[in-house]
Amino acid sequence: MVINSWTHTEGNEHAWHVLNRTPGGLGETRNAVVEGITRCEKLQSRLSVGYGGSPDELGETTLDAMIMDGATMDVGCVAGLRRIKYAIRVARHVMEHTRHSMLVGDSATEFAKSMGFRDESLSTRNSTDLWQQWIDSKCQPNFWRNVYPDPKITCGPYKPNRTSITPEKENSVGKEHTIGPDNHDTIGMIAIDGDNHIHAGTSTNGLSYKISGRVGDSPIPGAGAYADNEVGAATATGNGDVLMRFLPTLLAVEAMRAGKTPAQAAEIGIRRVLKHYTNFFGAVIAVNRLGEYAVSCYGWEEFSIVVSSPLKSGPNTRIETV
Ligand code: SD4
Repeated sequence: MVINSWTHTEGNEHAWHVLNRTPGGLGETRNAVVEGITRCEKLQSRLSVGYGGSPDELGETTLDAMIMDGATMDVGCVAGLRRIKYAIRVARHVMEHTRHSMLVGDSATEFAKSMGFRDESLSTRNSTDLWQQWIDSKCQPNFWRNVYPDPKITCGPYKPNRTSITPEKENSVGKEHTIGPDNHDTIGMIAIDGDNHIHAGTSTNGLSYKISGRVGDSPIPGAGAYADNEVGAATATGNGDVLMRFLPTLLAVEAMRAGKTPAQAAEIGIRRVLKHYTNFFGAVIAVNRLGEYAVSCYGWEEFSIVVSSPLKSGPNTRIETV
C-alpha cells in the first residue's frame, strides 16, 4: 500500500505504480516513496512541496525532506536545502552515500552538487509575487534596509515577526503563521510491500515567510515521519515548530508496538501535542505493518489523505477525507 497526507494524488499514483513494478512490490518501497514524492516536487504539488512555494522572509524557497527505511532504521535527511529542486532524492543520497543522517543548508547543497544534482534557483513568479505582496504589507521605515541592503527590497524595510510561539498564541501569531489546507500541505508518505517492508518519507518547502534558516519537523525522524518494520509507520503534518517538540510519529509507532490500534496510536501522537498547545492544528497518520491505517486530526475542518491498495472493486487509488 501507499498512503500520504493531503491530496497529493499524482505522487501517490506514481508511488503505487513504482511499487507494483515487482510482484508484491518487493524491494520497491524506497523507490516508491522517493519517486512518488519526487513527482510532487516536480509538479510543485499544492505549491507546498518543491520549488516555487513558501518563500522565507528574504524571499527564498528552501526545502526539507527525509526518507527512513523501516528494516535497517537508516535515515537520510536534508534541511534548509537551497537551490536544489529534488530534496527527497538528495535525502536518499545522504542515506545511501554517507555515514551521516542529516545535512543542512549550503553544505547540503554542496553535497548534492557533488552527487550530480543541478544548482538552480527555487524561485518562480509565484514565490516572488507572494513574497513581494507580503513584504508590501509589512513595510516599516528604517529597519530592514540597515540589516539587508538588498536591492530586491524596494518597498522599504519591514519589521520581521519576532514573536515567540506560546501555547496560547500558537496559530494566532499572525495570518502568515497560520497553517491550514489553504496555505500549507507537506507531503508525508508511507509505502509497505508484500513482505511488510516499510519506508516513510516527507518533503516540504516549510512555512511561508519563516525566518531564514528555520527548519520544521518534516526532516526530523520521529517528528515528520517514522518507520519500523516490526510495527508500522507514521507521518505528521501541522506546525513543525510545535510538532518537533513532541516527536508524535515516534510516539504513534511506539504506541502500536505496545499493542494500540493505528487509530489509538495516531490519537496518542496528536493528544500529546494538544496537552500543551490547545490551539494546535495538525494530523498524524498511523499505519501498522499489515497496512491497517487511521488518521487523527485536530483543528482543521477537514483533512484528506490519499491511499492506494488493492481493492476487489473500485479504484486502487482514492482520496479519503476525515
Ligand atoms: C512545517 N510540518 O514545515 C511542516 C508544515 C506542514 O502541512 O506540515 N504543513 O512546519
